[in-house]
Amino acid sequence: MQRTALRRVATTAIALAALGLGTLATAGPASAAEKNGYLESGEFGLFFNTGPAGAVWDLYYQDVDFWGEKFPGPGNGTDDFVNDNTAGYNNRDSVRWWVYTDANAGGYEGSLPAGYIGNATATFKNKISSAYFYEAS
Ligand SMILES: [Ca+2]
Ligand SMILES: [Ca+2]
Repeated sequence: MQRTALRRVATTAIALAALGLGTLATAGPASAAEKNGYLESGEFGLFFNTGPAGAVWDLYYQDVDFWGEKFPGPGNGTDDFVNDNTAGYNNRDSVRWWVYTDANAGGYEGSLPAGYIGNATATFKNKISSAYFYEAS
């Protein structure tokens, strides 16, 4: 999607700005990598436990179907399935994210603004199956 390309350009610009300030020298990975178990700036995180706590499913792009995927870890829930198995959010992206209780933006729709940290409500707890950085339904 066009918006995806724009987001990538913006992220690169920020990374270059950080490089100029020398802040990447101790920052670990040079750029965010989704689904690596570490919630980095620019990613949306779905957590195994409320809090949020435990293992995180860290997304940078939309994922239209969580089925068959597992938490990479570390943390409580490592190697457990992600689908219908997340209980908390931390949106470290600069844009709102949308979550759905079925794959392909089906079922109930919820959204979390940039910077949101909190627990899933009963409608969504252990029921989310897809997530997007745009409203998909
Ligand atoms: Ca990551
Ligand atoms: Ca998937």
